[in-house]
Amino acid sequence: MNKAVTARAHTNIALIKYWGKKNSELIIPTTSSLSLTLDKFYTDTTVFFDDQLEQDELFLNNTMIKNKALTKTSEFLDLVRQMAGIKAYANITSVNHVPTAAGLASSASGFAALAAASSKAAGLDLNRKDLSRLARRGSGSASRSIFGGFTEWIAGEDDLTSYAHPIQENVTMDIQMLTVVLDGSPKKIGSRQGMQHAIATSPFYDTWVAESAVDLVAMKHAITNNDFQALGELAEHNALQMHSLNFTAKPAFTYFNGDTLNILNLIQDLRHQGIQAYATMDAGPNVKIISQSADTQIISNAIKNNFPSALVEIAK
Ligand code: 2P0
Repeated sequence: MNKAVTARAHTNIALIKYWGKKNSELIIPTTSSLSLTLDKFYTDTTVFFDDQLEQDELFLNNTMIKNKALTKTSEFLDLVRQMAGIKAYANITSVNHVPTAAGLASSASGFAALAAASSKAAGLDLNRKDLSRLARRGSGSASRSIFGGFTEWIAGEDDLTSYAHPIQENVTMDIQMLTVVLDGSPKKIGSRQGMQHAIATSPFYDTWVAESAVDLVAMKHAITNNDFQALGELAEHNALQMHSLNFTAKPAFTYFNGDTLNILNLIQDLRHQGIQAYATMDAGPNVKIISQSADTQIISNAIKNNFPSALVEIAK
């Protein structure tokens, strides 16, 4: 105790999505999911438990935070304090190395880094499975950011059985990911709220749960077989299934905007020209494009030519 500990965690993009919880308090998902951790984007977090503090204090990107993010962080640290049997409040300094308005969730890398740094600073020595379980309590997708490469979050049934594990930490496939930022403004419907609404009202929700299990098995085969095309087709299909839950919710909603659809069309056109490009979208209008190294620059140029205001980054 009483030492500052720093941890780094990388963000991840789900190829098989998580979209709904069967237990909201413990963050137990309705389906297992599978992601690719990105080397380029990460969060560094330092935690120091200090008996002198009268409350937790959070600095995010050098700014002191007093809003909901502090409450969420404090609630998460309460779990760590309980596990470690300590009472001290903490000083938390967190820096996101995700480009401004990149449209990438920082909650995954944020809570994974916080779980690693805070547990160690509190004197706990958790293995990676237990770190994943802890990170999950902050944000579901954070459970996957404990590991590099391809990672599966096993849905499980309860706190003990819901955790991520690596499928392949050193990726052997030639796979890259382009992030295309069309709109950096904050999302109107948070993912927590969006997924609960989809569960409650989309008539296709049960179908999603069944189909997602089929996609997951096929995705694991694609990874084992180094089959890029199968991986890309499955990822795009699974993402569109997730987004159709939102289109079929009552009332319907979507994270897409017009340019999201325009990029999807462009990706289809590229495929017709023989370029292997596949799309995946999360809780926002921005598109991530899965590609192979020989095609990445061609795809990036095509996006920039057609959408001059889009920010394109090669993220893996
Ligand atoms: C995913 N997303 O699998 C899915 C796909 C967004 C779309 O996980 O409520 O921030 O904190 O567990 O992890 C974003 O949701 O939600 C997410 P909570 P989280 O990556």
